[in-house]
Amino acid sequence: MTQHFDIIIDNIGQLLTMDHRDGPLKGKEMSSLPVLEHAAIGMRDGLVEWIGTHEEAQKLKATERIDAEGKLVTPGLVDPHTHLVFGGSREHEMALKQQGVPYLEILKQGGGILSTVKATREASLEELLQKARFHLNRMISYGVTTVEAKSGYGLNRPTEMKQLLVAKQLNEEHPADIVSTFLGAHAIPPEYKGRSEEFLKEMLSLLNDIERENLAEFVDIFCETGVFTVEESRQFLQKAMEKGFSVKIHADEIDPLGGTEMATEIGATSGDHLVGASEKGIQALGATDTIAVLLPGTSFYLNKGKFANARGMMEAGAAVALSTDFNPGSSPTENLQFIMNLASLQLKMTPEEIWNAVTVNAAYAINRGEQAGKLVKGRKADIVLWDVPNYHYVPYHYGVNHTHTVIKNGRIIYRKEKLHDQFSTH
Ligand code: IZC
Ligand code: ZN
Repeated sequence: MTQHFDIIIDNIGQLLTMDHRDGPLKGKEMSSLPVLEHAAIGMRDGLVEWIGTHEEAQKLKATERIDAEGKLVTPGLVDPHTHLVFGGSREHEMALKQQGVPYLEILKQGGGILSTVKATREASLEELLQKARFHLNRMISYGVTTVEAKSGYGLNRPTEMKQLLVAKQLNEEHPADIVSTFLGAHAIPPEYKGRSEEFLKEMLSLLNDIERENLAEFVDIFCETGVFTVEESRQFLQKAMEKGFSVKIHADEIDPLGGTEMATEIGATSGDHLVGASEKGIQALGATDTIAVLLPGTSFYLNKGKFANARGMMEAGAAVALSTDFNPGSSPTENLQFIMNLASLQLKMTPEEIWNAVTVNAAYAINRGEQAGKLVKGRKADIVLWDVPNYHYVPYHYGVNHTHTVIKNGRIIYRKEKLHDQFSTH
């Protein structure tokens, strides 16, 4: 039988299929990386249809054939922690940062998250949609095809709902897949100052509508000094779980409060940041299914010289994922490739661990482990052709974009920008 494909990529130097056992990869398992050499991949009707050798591919027919020129092909990357939808920006805080004013102090003075809350409340749905689309398109250009997006810049019913609606609408209209998280418990707004219990109750009262309108799958909370305590966070997330939501937590990002242990105790899908995680918290990650979502871009940008103990977590047997934490305050970047460089330099992760952390484990961190992060027959054809000779190269060569072609659901949605023909090397 001659098969006809929509697209075949042949002449692939290394094809990372990530065809591991089911489930997130824990501890030592993160060192294994399924790689096929001299490979080819065929897609049809949006799905991966065939994987084989370059030679076999020559006998197959396709509407479009892409010569990978011996380069690297991987699954589309998954970014499992972003604050994608927001109004305004915070470049005015740079001078404060340079003067050494800490992130939490800026927040305490009514800036930081609260400055973005003001801008987000003032923005229309259409404005937020346009802005989020701009950032999402940039993520795509860096090879990301599935993204988690949090609310949390409304801190009141109308604006939290507006943010979640933007994410939902964007998911429907844009080729990228968006997984939505309700982060109403991101900070205490001025109108609730000193009344965190009442505020959390108000945020919990949104969950029925959020569930009915299918506006979020996850609930998250910022457990931090001056924001929400471990006990407040535990109770809040437990109530969300009782309502059927999966939960995540911003834990031990700046101060070591013990949010990591709590995340594992309540069965959170992921604990995120974990820079100040205690030894007990690290051991608990290894002993449970809670995925450690590490955000070294934030440690880099907060500039305190402290990064999460990724090696300790993997030695304890934990599943580690990586993410940009894209947000206007502590990590203004859409570039997950730069996060891979930081993971290499600062978290001392190997290339194999890093690729697993931005594909398979990142997908499991947002309940998409069975849909994204792997190239196997029957899955969505979310594929990146990289302009690099091998998989070691991306975590090594930093600060630039290495994507050549990005395919989502079997369709080319991004191709490397070309210089004027006169200078082009292809
Ligand atoms: O806007 O600063 N850490 N939340 C918790 C953030 C960073 C986002 C922000
Ligand atoms: Zn965050």
